[in-house]
Amino acid sequence: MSGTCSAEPVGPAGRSLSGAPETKPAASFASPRPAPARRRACPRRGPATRRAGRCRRPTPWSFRGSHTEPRSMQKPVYVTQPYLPPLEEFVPYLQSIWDNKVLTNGGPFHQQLEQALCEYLGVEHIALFCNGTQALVTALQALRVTGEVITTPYSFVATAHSLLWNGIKPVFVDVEPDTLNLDPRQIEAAITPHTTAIMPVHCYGRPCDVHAIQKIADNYNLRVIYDAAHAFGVRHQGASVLKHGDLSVLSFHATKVFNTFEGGAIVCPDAKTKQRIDHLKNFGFVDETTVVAPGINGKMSEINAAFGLLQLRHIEHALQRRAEIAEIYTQALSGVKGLRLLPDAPQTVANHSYYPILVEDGYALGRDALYQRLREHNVYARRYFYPLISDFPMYRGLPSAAPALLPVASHAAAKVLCLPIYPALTDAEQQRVIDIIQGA
Ligand code: T4K
Repeated sequence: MSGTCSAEPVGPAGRSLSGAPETKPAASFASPRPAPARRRACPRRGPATRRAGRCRRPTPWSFRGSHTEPRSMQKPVYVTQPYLPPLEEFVPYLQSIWDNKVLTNGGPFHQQLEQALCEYLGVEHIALFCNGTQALVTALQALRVTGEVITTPYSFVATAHSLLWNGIKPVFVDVEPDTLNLDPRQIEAAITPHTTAIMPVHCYGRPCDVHAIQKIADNYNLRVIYDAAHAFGVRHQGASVLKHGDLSVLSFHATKVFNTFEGGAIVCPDAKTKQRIDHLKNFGFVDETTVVAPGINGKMSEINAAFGLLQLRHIEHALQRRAEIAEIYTQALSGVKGLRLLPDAPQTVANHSYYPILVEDGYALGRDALYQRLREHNVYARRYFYPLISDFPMYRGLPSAAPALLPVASHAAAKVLCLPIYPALTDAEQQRVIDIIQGA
């Protein structure tokens, strides 16, 4: 899809935090982020973050899946909270949309965001989408994936749903205990004559064993589509983790490290595939009168793209603050009996999109009891990912969904709790979470 207006690239992260959209080309983001600052050097008390942290009303989201009402009057702390730059910084972008009246269909902000993200992430091509799920569905269509696809049961349900939307049969394979990512050693046994692709997930942003997975894919002539919804900005062995496989799919949902309210993207290595994806996300239109595929409307609007450009200017601060919070949790919780923390991924610049702990048998409470205890104190940790995808009604009849075949994923689903982590989380709020966990 091509834009209708001329586009000027907007500078990504690390630029001025105030004023109108920038017009300079973005610098390439080729080097790892600096190590997280120590706690006292935390930059989050700047004006941007104070504003971002203002709106903290209780919401119905947090009550999903439980009948317990919170007893505490303390301010709710959710598993995440979207990063929102100061509102006044968004106004010039809105003014521009109001002036030029281009609201969607590949307008200037859409084009600028695609270019800025390529530069920031260090990838060749990006096609923006209205959300990550539609991007997953389209990625499978772009590569004409059919038959059976090997995937993980330990993910958000959208991963497998994207297969069903394409009439593809998911084949679930267990995960590794240290990463909770698809276990490459078990993939080969699940391959049949109908297998055409592998869809692994970089769960919590931790890189999959990309080389082992690629080797199997090469041996059996399979496609690899990474669900990289959690992996924005993650670098592995000196380059973006999004460069692995045939395609990688990002989510820019409100709950993600980088959000455009709703949004997503497909990362692809070559211009031809990008063009096919652009056609598929625009009903299959190539030009005004030519439709080459039964495409969908998967486009990102100008307002979302503009917001993404603004978010990019704040992303380094957001990532650094996440790293600080993660480090504090690790220091406070690594000695607690019965809690298991996932080891740091080697050779990786992490994005700390989630902070999972596994509440094992040696802990004072069971996982669900700790989940409830936190809720009683108005802390809404989440059990990502429980239940397993393979336990949902539309999947549990599949032979590969049998819990006995998925012992590691089943154990993780029964033990995991994701703790609050987001840039505006204050020291005091984090300490509240830690005190409850340490005091149980
Ligand atoms: N693949 C993977 C591996 C994924 O994790 C996801 C999405 C996808 C694919 C699909 O991408 P998208 O199509 O969504 O772009 C949330 C998100 O809705 C979902 O995007 C995400 N994964 C999943 C892991 O988490 P819920 O049902 O837990 O969200 P919700 O509404 O309960 O929100 C969690 C907390 O976040 C709330 O307690 C408060 C806070 N929150 C949420 C929203 C929406 C806010 O403060 N503001 C908000 O606007 O699924």
